[in-house]
Amino acid sequence: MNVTAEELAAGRLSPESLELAVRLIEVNGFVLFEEVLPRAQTEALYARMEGLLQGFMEEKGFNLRDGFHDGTNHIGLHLPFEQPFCHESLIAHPFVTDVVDRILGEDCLLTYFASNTSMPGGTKAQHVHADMGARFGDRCGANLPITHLVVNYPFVDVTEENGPMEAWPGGTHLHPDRWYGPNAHDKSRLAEHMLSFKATMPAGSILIRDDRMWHRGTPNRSDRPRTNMALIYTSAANGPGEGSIAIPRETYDGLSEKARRLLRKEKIGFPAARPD
Ligand SMILES: O=C(O)CCC(=O)C(=O)O
Repeated sequence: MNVTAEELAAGRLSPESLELAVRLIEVNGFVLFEEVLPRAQTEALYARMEGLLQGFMEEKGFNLRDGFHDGTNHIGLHLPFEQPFCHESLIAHPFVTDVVDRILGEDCLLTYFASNTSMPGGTKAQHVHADMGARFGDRCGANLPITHLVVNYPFVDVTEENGPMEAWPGGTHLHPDRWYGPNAHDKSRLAEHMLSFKATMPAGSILIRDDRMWHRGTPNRSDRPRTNMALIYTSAANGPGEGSIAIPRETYDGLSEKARRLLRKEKIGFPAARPD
């Protein structure tokens, strides 16, 4: 979706754009706002992320040539709740919060603070999957309301070459509940015969997606990590009793009212966790 220069300057979507974004997620499973964050910010995020990824690879004994995680060379890394990651423009960007509030309710929560990286050298794509499991498995043939929205901010330009996420929009998020359970049809087999797109986009774009929309990570054929931030917003009724994001008290107290409200169930008063 095109964001206008006026919306970028105001830092807020117009009522018409907000309506369109909400409808696109409802009907198509996702919306993409291109190139919203400034380059200087994504470059600083990328530099910090490269350091974290290097440390993680060393700790795990992973190397790119031998490959890891089933040859996908994909890393899902929880992030420490500290700068530059816990910046207001990432955790409570008004483009995002206006959309998530409309879809999940104004009392929704931010419950996941992590990143997804396709490291160079991968030889295989991930299995096609939804991020959500079934709530009632084979016993439920109805489509249930949305409970989680994933928000991705790429820290680098995502191209055909460097391992874009591939997605199957247009209805895969609207299947009956049992389609997300262990006995569901094999998504990878079906997906071969379905239309998909590679989510290429400039650094600093914002991708908001229903977590049920089918997708997968693809191999990175460049020589640099394709990395992004992955946040999950959850409706209050479906949030955890006690969250898992460790947030130092002074960091929490320095956040905006909106960000504090989003994070109110998390582990406030704990030192920022090591990336894992
Ligand atoms: O490549 C991506 O960003 C998507 C990764 C993904 O879907 C996963 O790790 O579950």
